[in-house]
Amino acid sequence: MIENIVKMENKWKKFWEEHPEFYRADEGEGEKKYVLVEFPYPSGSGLHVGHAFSFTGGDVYARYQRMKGGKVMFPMGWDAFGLPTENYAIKTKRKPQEVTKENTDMFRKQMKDLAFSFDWEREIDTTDPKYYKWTQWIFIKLFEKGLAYKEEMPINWCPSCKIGLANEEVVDNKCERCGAEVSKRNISQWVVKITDYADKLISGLEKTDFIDKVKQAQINWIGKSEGARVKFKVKRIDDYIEVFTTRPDTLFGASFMVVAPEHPFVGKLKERVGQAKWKEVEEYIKKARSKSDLERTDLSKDKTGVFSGLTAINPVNGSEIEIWISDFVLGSYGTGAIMSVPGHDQRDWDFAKKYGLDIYPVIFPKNLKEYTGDNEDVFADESFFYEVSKEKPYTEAVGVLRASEEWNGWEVPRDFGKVLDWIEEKGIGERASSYHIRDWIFSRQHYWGEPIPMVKCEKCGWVPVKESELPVVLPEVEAYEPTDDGKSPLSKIESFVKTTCPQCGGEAERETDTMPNWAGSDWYFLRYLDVDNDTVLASKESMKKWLPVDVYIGGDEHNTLHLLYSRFIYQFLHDIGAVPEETVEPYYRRLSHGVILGNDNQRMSKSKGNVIVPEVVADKYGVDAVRMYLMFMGPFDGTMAWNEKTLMGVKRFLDRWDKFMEIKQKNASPASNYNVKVIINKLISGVEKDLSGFKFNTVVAKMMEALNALSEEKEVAIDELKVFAQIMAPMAPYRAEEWWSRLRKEDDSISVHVSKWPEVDKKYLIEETVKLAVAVNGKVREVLEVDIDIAENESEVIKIAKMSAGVSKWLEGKEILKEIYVKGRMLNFVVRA
Ligand code: ANZ
Ligand code: ZN
Repeated sequence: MIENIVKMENKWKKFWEEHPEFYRADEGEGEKKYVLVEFPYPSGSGLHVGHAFSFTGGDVYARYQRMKGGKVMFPMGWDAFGLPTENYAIKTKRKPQEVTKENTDMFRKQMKDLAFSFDWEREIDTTDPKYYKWTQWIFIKLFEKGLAYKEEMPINWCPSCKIGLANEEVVDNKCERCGAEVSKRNISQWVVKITDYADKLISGLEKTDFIDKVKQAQINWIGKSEGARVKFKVKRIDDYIEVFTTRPDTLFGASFMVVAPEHPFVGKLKERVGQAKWKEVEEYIKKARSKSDLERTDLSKDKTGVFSGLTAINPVNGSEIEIWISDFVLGSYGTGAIMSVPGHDQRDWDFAKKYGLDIYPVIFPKNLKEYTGDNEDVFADESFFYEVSKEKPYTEAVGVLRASEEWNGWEVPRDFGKVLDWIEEKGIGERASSYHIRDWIFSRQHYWGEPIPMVKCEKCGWVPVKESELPVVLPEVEAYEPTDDGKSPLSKIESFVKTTCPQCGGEAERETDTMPNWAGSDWYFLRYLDVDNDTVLASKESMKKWLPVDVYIGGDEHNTLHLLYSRFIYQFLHDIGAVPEETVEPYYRRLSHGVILGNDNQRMSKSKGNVIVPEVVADKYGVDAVRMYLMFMGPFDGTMAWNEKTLMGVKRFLDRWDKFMEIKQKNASPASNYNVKVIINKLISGVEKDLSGFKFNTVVAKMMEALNALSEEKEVAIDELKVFAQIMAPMAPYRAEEWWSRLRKEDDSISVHVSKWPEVDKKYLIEETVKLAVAVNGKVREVLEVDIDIAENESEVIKIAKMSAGVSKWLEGKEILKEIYVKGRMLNFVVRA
């Protein structure tokens, strides 16, 4: 038995520490496996159980692949820029650099305690200037390719703290620090054109093996809509309004237009309409300004609007329609203007009803009767449908076109392409797509982030810092609060701000905004491959060797933004030739790990007092038990509640295993017996299958099963005990190492973790079983599980059945008259009653 677990763990921790080659990524010949777990933000409260869960999954897989002979890359680092550290620094008047160092030291120690087999020689830290030099380099490349630009954008502004707030700091539209109502404030910000990659980000998914849920999340986030742009002439004025529509088939049904309050058309109204009208419009836009996009597009909210005073001409039939202004149309989507078809769109319908505008249905359901729900045969009388349209819009894009002149009788979706062709031929519009994804606001008015490496020169405009001058190091400041004009505290440091223009050498000023949190995590998986490189972000050779990431494990919450931003940056780097030509997508597989709730089934939180600290439970039960419990809790992607009783059960299993190993070692048999071979080979093969499919919970179940079965066997050979230790190694690395050291022979590996994974001997593999019902005089007394081959053999089946406990007592002393065997299903003994 292992007497003192803590002592044993410490012994092996030290041993592994002395042998970094065990987990070094570039050793060995085998097939490469790049196993990536999302690197954590090193917060002051230490590693939480969610981290431990995700990392254990990755670690078990990495250890298994390593033992299988794979060349495994399993690195770790710190995504260390971020607000909590900055806020903590503000509160405690300490340097974020110092705080970060403390936190990463704590995280590293906790990870080592939990026996994660990271290759620590590849550790990275996004706040290290040597690292963020390349984050800045990427930004400069984006700028050079026209993918980064400055634009006035609203930020969250707390009028009481007088600072700009990140979205995370705004809760229910209130400032998280002081509770004041947050408003918007326009400031000039860097924006990155991710929209240029929208199509590629969708099509690239085909090159990945993400599960559908993740692919769908990415696709939905990008939100591509296909349709047309159509131009409407403004009546009596030399101007057009272009709309984006996904339903050009409804063009004849457009009965008014709506433009967003931000639309340039609205700005020009002042000179085009009377003063009274303009006043009315102006008042409306003022009110609209305070609403968020979400509120504006909320279907359930009452729609408001104002007539602009002008009309437009519908290009398909020349009819004159009113132009309205309403905030339910967003300035930032499509063209910021729509044609309204109240007969077929709910929002348009609501709006038309409210303001008494016309409703013209033009798409008729094929089965009119079914749709209108009328019992009479009204199909012949289409005028009935006009009545129905006054009650509700018909929003399905399926049906026959009516009241549409040349298009009458066309059907959608069948003739949708014909509609688009018609529009293009007549020159009134063209095929077009629109994306819900917006360009990426890349500026933060905070201190603790990568300085954006740009310089503003009066003469030359925005100029990037020379590559040879990178990194632009974040200077130390006195105070970390953003300033009261919304700028980052860097703006107060004259020595930082004042510089010379990289282009003309004249006086110039540095950008004082820093990058968003996402910037450092966009490309970190590349840096691991070549951590010390000072001339490129990572060498081509190293990337060719390791990319793509074979498995990327992370949280559901990162299936959209982080995954999208990093795929975007990778695709961009691919376009500029900075990453290998042959790898077009960075991640091959993506797994999202599940969520662990407190023992009360609630999200863990300090206030609820249900937080589990991995260190604390590991001290109590040992690291192996905690790791194994985490893997045993449920499916890797499931939502599970913490249950200490189950943890205790896992701990008891490990203790039983210890005891078993001890007893069997003492009485080890020189040769292996058949049954033991069968059990062991079943274990190896089952565990292999589960581990390659990330089914960790069933792996644990299989170990428990094998222990039970083997405990019944009198004799087990040393070789088989060694195999059992190897099978346990990925999940219970400490105990497995201990037992390996006690069992290993001279020429065995010095560590179980670099030993070769045992091979399955197929001869002992009973592949498939069938369930046989055994009855006596028609009454089922036992269900036997037998090998499929044995089930073929009647006499063998009868022999086994007679010996089974459930049946034998019913046969005792009875004369068997007949044995009826239905192959593979049922055996019936007919006995004299
Ligand atoms: C006419 C029409 C008729 C429309 C119909 C829909 C149904 P998605 O699918 O989200 O891309 N739209 C376009 N730009 C808009 C904006 N800036 N703000 C609010 N709504 C806008 O939606 C595309 C549809 O949303 C477009 O197609 C347009 O209304 C509206 F029976 O045009 B549709
Ligand atoms: Zn200049």
